[in-house]
Formats: sequence, structure tokens, C-alpha cells
Amino acid sequence: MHIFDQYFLMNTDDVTHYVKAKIESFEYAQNITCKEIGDGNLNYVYRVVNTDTNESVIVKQAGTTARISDEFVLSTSRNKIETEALQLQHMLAAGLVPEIYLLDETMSCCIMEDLSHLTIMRTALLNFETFPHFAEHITDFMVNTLLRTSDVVLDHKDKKELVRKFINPELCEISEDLVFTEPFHNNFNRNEVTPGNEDFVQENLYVNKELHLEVAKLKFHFMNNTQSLVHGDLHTGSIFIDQDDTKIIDPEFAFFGPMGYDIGNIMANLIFAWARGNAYQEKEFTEWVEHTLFDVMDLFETKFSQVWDEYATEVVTKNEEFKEHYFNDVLKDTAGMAGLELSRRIVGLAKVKDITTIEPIENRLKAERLCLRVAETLILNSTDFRYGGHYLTALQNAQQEEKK
Ligand code: SR1
Ligand code: MG
Repeated sequence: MHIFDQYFLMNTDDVTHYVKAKIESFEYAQNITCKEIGDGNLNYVYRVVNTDTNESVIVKQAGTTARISDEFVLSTSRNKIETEALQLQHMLAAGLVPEIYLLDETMSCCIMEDLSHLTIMRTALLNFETFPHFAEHITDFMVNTLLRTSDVVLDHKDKKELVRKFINPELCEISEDLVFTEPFHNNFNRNEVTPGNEDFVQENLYVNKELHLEVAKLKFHFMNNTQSLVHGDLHTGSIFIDQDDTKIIDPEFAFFGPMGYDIGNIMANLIFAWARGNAYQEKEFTEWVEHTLFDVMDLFETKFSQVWDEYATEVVTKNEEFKEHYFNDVLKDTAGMAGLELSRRIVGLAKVKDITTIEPIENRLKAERLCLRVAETLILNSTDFRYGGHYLTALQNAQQEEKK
């Protein structure tokens, strides 16, 4: 029997023993089930249930390569970054992040609250489900985790210490490649362009010099602006949800970067949901997404201002014009980063089901072109996107273009 004093990749039996060894209330449990339930691209996730008491926990372990492909060889210490990010986010946005029960640096795993009563948001969106509290919850999460880890609020030495702690070079490299470089250059030949859209991608992404320049600026901004502790992969697959609750999971890509990266990811993934709803003519659903695009931008602005006023400690931030200047930069980043997420999920190797499951293929191709057109507008005209209405107009214009 293992004593878990040296790293190895666990199977379901090992995880069962592991939970018995680590969680007191499972020690003498007679009937335990353990199932691997992970569907992400990187790690292994187990749900362990004591079927006598119905108590359950989640064990998440990092392997030495990414699940999606052995090409990505990664340090298992990424689990520590993820777990510590969850702990910090839990402090800043209580109720919106799972509780951590144990961080095990030796086994590169953590044990956390089981959220299986909720659904992964992307899965629910595939079925055109809507969520009345999403905009409220996600803006609470973003404003509190982003602004309150920035130099606006934190003591600058404490913040620099956090920047050091959350240096995450391997996972950042994945984003630098998959989000900022490959979609536009296919430099590792890993892009997967849907047959039928090759010419469109060639013209609009691969030889689009104007776009390449703006993307290059965004890439260097991502690498060099240690603004806030960003989640780093804030898409609808990283969110558990139901009609009452929202919980944000999976911050393994967390690092200090521009806060617009997270907000842009949320806007882009709402646009994927809209594009799918539009393809299936689900009007009620697309209207909900439109309202949500509006609400996310509006609520973010209102809460940003409130949290700034309540928590800012830095002397120079007591200046309304500086606050406005800072916020405008966040909005500009948000638009640009949304454009990048929209591009990379269409042509890159990590795709989204909202689009890949659209049938027939002609409608998927149309939805892809719609996303890529919106992406280009967002990246090239990022200063024009202040409100949700601007995003909606870009969607409507892209639809008109497709009809020409
Ligand atoms: C190799 S990992 C591919 C993608 O999956 C993750 O969820 C991130 O989005 C990453 O870019
Ligand atoms: Mg993930």
C-alpha cells in the first residue's frame, strides 16, 4: 500500500486509498466509489464518494504531460499554483470558488469541495440553458479577484511578492503559443482549420499584416503587464453553474497579467454561445446571451468603480481622471483579448464544443467565419468597445458580411 511520499500518477484505486489516508471522515469508510470525471485538456479529476454517508470530495492531480497531447511536457508543480490561486480567489470572492481541503505538493494534487450538483456552464449552454445570475456572479468574481490583486489596492511590495509566487512560465508559454502566435502564423503546424474555411483563414488570419501587428502588441502586453492575478483560462468550461450558484474553477493558468485577459475570455465565450444559438435559431437563448453581454460590461464598470473607491490604497489612485484612464485601458485590453480567444478557438488545436458540434457543416463554417470576423474587428478596433452594445453591433455587422 502506498504511503504517498513520492509522486506517481494515481489511478482510481490509488485515489480511493489516498482519500482514506488524507481525509479523516473517510478513514474507516466501507463503501467508497471513485470515478475519473475530468474533461479538461490538462489534468486528472476524480470524484470520491462515501456511499454510506453521501460525503464526497474531488481530487485533482497534475500529470507530467497534458491530457490533450504528450507534446506538452509540464511540471506537475502547476497544481500548487492552481490550488494557491483558488485559495486566494476564495478569500477575495467567497462563495464563487470551491473550498480547498488539502494541498499536497508531493503528489501534485489537491482535495477540494465537490461541486457535482452543478453543471459545467459550457455543457448547459450547448443545450441552450440560461442563467439569470451569471452576469452578477462573474462580475463579482472578476472585479474582486482582479482589482484587489492589483497595485491599485495592494501594498506594492506585497504585490511583487505575489507576482513572484505566481510566476507560471510553462502554462503562460502554452497561452503565448496557442492564443497569441499559432492562430495567426501556424508556426508549429498544429492549427486545425475546418475544411471549407481554409481560404477564409488564409486571407483573414495568416496574411493579414495589420492584424499581425495588433496581435504582436497584445502578446507583449500579456507577457509584460503584471497588472493582476488573472485566472488565465476563464472560459465557460471553467465555470460550474445552476440557477442559483456560480463557481469558478481551474485557475491553473493563473499569473500576474492584464485583467482584460479574463474579461475578454468571458465575452468571447458568450459570443461562442451566441453563435451556436444563432445557428440553431434559438431566439430566446440568443436574447439572453445579448442581455448577458450587456450586463457583464455594465456591472463590471459599476462594481469596478465601487471596489476602487472602497479598497484603493495607492495615493495617486484618488484621482477620477486616472481611474477613468485605467478603466479605459482595461476595456481596450478586454476587446483585444476577446478577439484572440475567438480566433484561437476556431483555428487552433483547443476548440470549443459550442462551435464544433454545430450541424450541418455549412452552418458550422458560417458560425466560424462569424466568430473570426468579430475577432478581427475587436482586435483592430479595440478602443471602440466600451459597452455590451458595441459587441452586439460587431456581431450583427459580421452577420451582414456573411450574407453578402
Ligand atoms: C495544452 S492545453 C490547451 C488549452 O486547454 C486549456 O484549457 C487552455 O485553454 C489551453 O490553451
Ligand atoms: Mg482548464
